[in-house]
Amino acid sequence: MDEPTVRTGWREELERARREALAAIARATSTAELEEVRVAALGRKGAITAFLRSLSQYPPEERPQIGRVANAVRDEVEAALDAAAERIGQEEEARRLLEETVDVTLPGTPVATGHAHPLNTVIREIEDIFLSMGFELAEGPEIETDAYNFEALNIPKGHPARDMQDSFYMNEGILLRTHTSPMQVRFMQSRAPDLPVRMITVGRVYRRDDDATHSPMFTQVEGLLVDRGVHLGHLKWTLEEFARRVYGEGARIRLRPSYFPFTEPSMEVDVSCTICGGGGCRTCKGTGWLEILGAGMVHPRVIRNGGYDPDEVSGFAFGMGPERIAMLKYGIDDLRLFFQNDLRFLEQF
Ligand code: 2NL
Repeated sequence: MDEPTVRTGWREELERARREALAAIARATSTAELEEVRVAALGRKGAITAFLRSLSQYPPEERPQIGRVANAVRDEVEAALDAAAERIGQEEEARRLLEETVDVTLPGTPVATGHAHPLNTVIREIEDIFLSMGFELAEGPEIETDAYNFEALNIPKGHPARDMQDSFYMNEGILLRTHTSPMQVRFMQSRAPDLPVRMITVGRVYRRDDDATHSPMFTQVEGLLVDRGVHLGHLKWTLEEFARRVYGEGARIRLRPSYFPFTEPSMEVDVSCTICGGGGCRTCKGTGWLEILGAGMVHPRVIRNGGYDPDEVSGFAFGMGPERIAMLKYGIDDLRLFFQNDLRFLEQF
């Protein structure tokens, strides 16, 4: 063993390890680099650790002094590492905050949101107008009995609407309602003898038809008012007001004689063309008028079926197809588009 050389060089050896460690700590710019320095000096195989382990190589009487100096070096390097860790940690955080700065003035990422179906937009608009006039909204079953769908509405046996060709029958005497009118009869029966009856009903109805202007399922909005002394003038004002609210103050209506089994007299209602204002254009086929409603005074038999005495009270009723109103409003030329749920169509509204 060559102990004397080791023994005499310990101060220089420790001083070199100390200087190297402190210089490396001063150079370190990241937590990772600092950790490498710590391992090289104080790790299991580090220079200072190795020196402390080798103390047994020195004579017993010198060990306390060498040990004190070596411990002081280790404490100094540890303190320097702690101070550097603090400094580097702050620098890294400052860098991170700078890099992660959020520019709140940048445009946000667009979020795709849904919106109302054009048919529902129109239905809500129609509902709101009549609700504001004091009508109540009522809904009822889509599967109806022959008695409510036809009999109560004065639609006689042998009428074409009652044919298997025109209506969807579930069973003998049970069918998908072909109009919402049965709901209005049910409503009258639930209210009789209270007056007035003012209600609108909205719902799906079903008929055996399928082309660009007919769908086997479509929507109907119907209104009914029953009270003492109700006459055609009340109906006319109500529909004029409706047309003004939907199409603007300039809208006019005209009534043309027609026929429905459940009203007498019956009429079709036109509104002045919403595109040309009445002068004549492609939408109104040159007539200046658009047909939007059917209406009439409730047939005395239907008043009676609703639980009221037609000698005491009278009423008016009207019906319309919101799909048709929406087609005119948005310039849609095929009724089936409302029910195909094609996003290329729906996203245009
Ligand atoms: C149309 C025509 C109409 C009615 C519906 C009705 C209901 C009862 C009594 C009498 Cl309970 N009438 N509803 C009256 C006339 C016309 O609808 O073109 N619908 C799309």
